[in-house]
Amino acid sequence: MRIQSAEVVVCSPGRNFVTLIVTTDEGLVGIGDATLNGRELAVASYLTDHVAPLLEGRDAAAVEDTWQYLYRGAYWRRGPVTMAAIAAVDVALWDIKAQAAGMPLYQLLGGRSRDSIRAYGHAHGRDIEELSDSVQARIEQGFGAVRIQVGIPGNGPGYGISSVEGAHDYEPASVGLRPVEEVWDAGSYLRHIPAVFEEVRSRFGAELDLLHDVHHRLSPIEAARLGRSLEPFHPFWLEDVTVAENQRALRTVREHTVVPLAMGETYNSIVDYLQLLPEQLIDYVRSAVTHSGGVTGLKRILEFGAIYGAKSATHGPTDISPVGLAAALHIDTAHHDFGIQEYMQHTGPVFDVFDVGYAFADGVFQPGERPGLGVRFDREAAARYPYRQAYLPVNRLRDGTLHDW
Ligand code: EZ4
Ligand code: CO
Repeated sequence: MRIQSAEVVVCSPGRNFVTLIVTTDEGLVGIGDATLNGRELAVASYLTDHVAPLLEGRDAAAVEDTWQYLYRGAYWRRGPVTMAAIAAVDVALWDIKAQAAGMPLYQLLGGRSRDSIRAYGHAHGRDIEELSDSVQARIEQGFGAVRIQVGIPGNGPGYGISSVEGAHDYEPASVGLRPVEEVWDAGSYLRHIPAVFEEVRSRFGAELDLLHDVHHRLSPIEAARLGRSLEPFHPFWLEDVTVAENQRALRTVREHTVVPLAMGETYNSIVDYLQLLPEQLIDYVRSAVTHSGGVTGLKRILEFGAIYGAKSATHGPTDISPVGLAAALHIDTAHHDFGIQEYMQHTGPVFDVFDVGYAFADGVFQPGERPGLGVRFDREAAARYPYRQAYLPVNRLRDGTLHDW
């Protein structure tokens, strides 16, 4: 079976997605997700201009060889644009292989290791009251694990809280030619967050798993202090407590706190983990199928992590399409060292374009039994939602210095 064509569609049913459609000479169609929030068109060009012509005529079954061909063959390795492009090709080829076998993808990855996939939802609010309402809403949806983000007094809208007045639902990218600008002050954050955890714990009890994402904003010693101050409320994890490039920072954090740590959503290669995993500096690997070279790339990372006691916790925001989420769910089903799956929940118009075979109920996912990934892409529907320029926010300290977001 040969690849006949590889086409890219960029659409925006509420937010932007980059989808690769690979068609074979036997009429099978596989799809992959190449969405890179705020840089979507760069990946689309990489695929259309430089990858699609190479794929035409190749053996559709040669998944590993195609991965190596695109990774080694480009000479320029790694990086978010390259690895998102490779991911889309890899996932589309796995989709085709599993459809050809007549099996859901997880069967080709080793079959079921568990009955269901536990997920955590997102709760957020401008203050503790609004946050509590949001937590309650997630519990009513069945979630037993919730990420809590809250406005910090004096900081204005910040991470996890919409910058768009009146918009309660948090979407981490805003439509427009430039990013919105937010303000960050670590002192007020560190003073406020322990009280938030204490209040949410006391309102919702000991059994609800609470997660929190720091989004790369603290220095190593600030992160250590945060971890220590939250220990009495036993968080499930703290995510991205420091900038992800400086992996030694987590040594400092580890020396001072037993709070579990998660990192990796901005990484794109197993090479990014060469220090974090062998030194056992994290407990959860947050990489996404879409951003780390597809099923082939992520499986390699997760098996490496498993040696060092790190569990999988695949990134699952709304800026990864249902195709990327479906691929994650097949891995979650088959991978032995599964931790938890993030589920930020796509809404309405997304499902006009993506018909999904997976299902969420009572806090857990099922990957679905359709052959392949189980997601169908409707090109006509996609054409009704053209690309709109949209960017993640930027973050500044009170004096105007650009800070990490
Ligand atoms: O900010 O996906 O854990 N989830 C997150 C996300 C990220 C966005 C970046 O595109 O941190 O909300
Ligand atoms: Co995150």
